[in-house]
Amino acid sequence: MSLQNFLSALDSLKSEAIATLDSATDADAFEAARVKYAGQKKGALKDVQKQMGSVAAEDRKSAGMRFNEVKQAIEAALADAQARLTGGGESGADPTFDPTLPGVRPMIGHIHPITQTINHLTEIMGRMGFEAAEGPEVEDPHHNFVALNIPEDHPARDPLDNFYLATAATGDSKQNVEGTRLLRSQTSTVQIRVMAQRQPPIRVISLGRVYRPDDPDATHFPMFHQMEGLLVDKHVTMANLKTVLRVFATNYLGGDVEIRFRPSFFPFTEPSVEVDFLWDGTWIEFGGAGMVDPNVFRAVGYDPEEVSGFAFGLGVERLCMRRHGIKDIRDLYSGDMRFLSQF
Ligand code: FA5
Repeated sequence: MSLQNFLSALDSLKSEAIATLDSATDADAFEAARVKYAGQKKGALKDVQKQMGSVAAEDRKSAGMRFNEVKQAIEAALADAQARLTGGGESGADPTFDPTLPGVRPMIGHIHPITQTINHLTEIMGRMGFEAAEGPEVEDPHHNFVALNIPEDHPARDPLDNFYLATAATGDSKQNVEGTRLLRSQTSTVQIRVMAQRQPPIRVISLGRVYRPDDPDATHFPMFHQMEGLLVDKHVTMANLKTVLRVFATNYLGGDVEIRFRPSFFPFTEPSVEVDFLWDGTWIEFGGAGMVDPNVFRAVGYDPEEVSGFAFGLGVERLCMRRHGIKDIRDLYSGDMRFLSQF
């Protein structure tokens, strides 16, 4: 066969195959065209390839090159037709893509266990008539110490036990310079802010972050949360305080929780107690409490002869840990999804 005839046979095969594949409208037509032009045994391409042997030896190289071009063009037309007929659309689209399958569910987050705990505690205390109040995390010494009856030489004010802000962290003697600010070390600050603005009767809780330079261990973290409680009215007694804390503890931790009140000291309550719960045979402190000290009432302009009240401050992390059986507070702040996704 002359080179001329071989090339023209190739050209007509190419245009015929491409036209047929372009006009194939279903899988059967596609398959018939595939077998006709690219079938391994009797396909038209195979036939033409066989005829290459009868082309003169010196023309065989050009014949082979053109044959390869035509073969590639037909293979591309086959891929296009297949993609089009299986819904893949444009050339190069993934023929295994099935747009009728349901979409992949996106990973959605959920509320952090501490925020869940805060919501739960707020709900329990709300049922006892306590409304939620808020205060700033950056505080001044008046609200964090002075109005809470914590004198200037008290160890709780030591710079080593607090996060004074850089502008004021110039050492012990300058703790009280005008403009000193610190990250609050307790939510008791909110007691002062609420009483300074309102008159009794008062029944509030305040849940939020507090900061202390404590070394992290299984039950301590430098940033943690407290739930402050304050009730001020006439004739409030320690019995009212104990009842509220017991009702709270049984609601949150279960009817079988054992709690105890241990005599203690806080400058802003008198008398004062620490509140402990029993956990796996060990007493764990979950907060401090007591009757509001008369000096605190005087600092906010209340008459301690007229009103009385109680206050408490509970560690939110420890409550959450006891309820969910978490053994190490650091897990709550590790950001480890294997832990967090269990809540
Ligand atoms: C106070 O902070 C007082 N303001 C509580 C109070 C309020 C007493 C009102 C009287 C009246 P205390 O320093 O003991 O008290 O802290 C209270 C609770 O916070 C602790 O019992 C503990 O549960 C939690 N807590 C304290 N330090 C940490 C810490 N580093 N990490 C996690 N929880 C802590």
